[in-house]
Amino acid sequence: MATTPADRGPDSTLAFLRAGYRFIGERCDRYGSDIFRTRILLAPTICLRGRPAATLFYDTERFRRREAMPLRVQRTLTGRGGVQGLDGPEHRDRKAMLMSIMTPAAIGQLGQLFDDEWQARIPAWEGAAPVTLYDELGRLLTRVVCSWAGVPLAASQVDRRTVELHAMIEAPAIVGPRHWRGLLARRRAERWIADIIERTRIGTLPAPAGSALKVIAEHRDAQGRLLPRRIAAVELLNVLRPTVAVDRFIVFAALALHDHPAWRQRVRGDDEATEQFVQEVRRYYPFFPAAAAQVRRSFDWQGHHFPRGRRVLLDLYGTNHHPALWPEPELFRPERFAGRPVDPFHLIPQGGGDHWTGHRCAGEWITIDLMKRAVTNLTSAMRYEVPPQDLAVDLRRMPALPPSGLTLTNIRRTD
Ligand code: HEM
Ligand code: MYR
Repeated sequence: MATTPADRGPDSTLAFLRAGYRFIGERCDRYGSDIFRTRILLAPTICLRGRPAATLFYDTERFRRREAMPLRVQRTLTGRGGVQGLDGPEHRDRKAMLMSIMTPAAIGQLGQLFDDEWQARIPAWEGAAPVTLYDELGRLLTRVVCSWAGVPLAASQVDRRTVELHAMIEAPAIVGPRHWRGLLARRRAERWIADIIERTRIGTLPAPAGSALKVIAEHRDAQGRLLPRRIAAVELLNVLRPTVAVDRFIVFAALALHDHPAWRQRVRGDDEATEQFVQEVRRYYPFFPAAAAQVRRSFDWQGHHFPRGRRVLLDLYGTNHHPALWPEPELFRPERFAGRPVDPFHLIPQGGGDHWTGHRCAGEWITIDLMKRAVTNLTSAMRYEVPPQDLAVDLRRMPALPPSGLTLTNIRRTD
């Protein structure tokens, strides 16, 4: 039996919060091993990175998700009782419900709304004071996703709901006020959406056919039961919140265009180049650090023991930067995706494996589509300048973002 390298000391939670996205990778490099043992939030934890590890992690015979996510993540980011914590037939049923919303036509409609809103906003950005892309995109995506999902949202409520959705995303990996704001935001948002679910069910709020609101409000499980109102709210928020979170990837895409200006020309009118660029943004920039699961029953893998009930973290960021998978992983090089076949376990910013049977992100296609449209809008629909500002992405802050939120000036429409 191989000895699994182990962190010394009683607990590594503080080290995790200090090192951020590099926590697992740094230790793997130090131990010369893509697997090691540690303690996080006092719980013994096995950390993994790399392609073989990702393949193992998504084997649902070996791992389950029930109680796998730390409570502080559930209480802010994901909510409790939603698809992220389900296993077996219950997960399949709930995931099928969510995937049924993600048809190519529906994704196209969301994208069209996004493009229309973006282009309609350009006159307001033109010539005005500096525009912070992150703030603008948060409000824009909140309006667009609510309209697409069938969720009514008065103009006067846009700012407030954007703040709530952002607060949930900001909260999971920190202690103190930023965490408390996330707790409060989740309570308020669940109440807001549970009320909308109820009004849809009693017929006072019409929901468009195929919309996320209608699908989730009317979904019946294998026993023919509607979802409890609060769980339905958690699932609808699982569509709204992460769609707004795409603003972070778009800010990273704008940052990459700024740092690699040659790509501004290359992506223009070229769908393949745009796709390569977007995939490299998803690989390169830090977003979701690690996925969590629990050992279903004891087993050995490559000589390492996985005891029943043990928490396991798969390093998503570290796998996307693994030197064995990505030549010169710390260079931003979209052309690395040219002609490269899609592999479900090598590019895993939104999880790996299968969308329907596993826990891979339900919104991956939406994310890619919105990012491609954003890159096209940034390069073809407008020109702008990026004045001096703090753009240094701090890998210790989870989730990460350039501190300035990316301020643009002298915006002009170009078509
Ligand atoms: C799951 C990342 C956007 C809906 C996940 C997971 C990650 C992730 C890492 C967990 C994978 C795992 O546990 O193995 C992201 C990132 C996004 C994003 C970085 C960029 C903004 C979206 C969007 C939607 C969405 C746009 C929906 C419209 C979901 C859902 C799950 C999920 C429902 C749970 C799937 C399951 O447990 O079966 N996402 N996601 N995400 N994501 Fe996303
Ligand atoms: C979503 O809203 O579901 C997608 C994007 C949110 C990412 C936020 C990541 C913050 C850190 C999470 C820590 C998890 C540690 C296991």
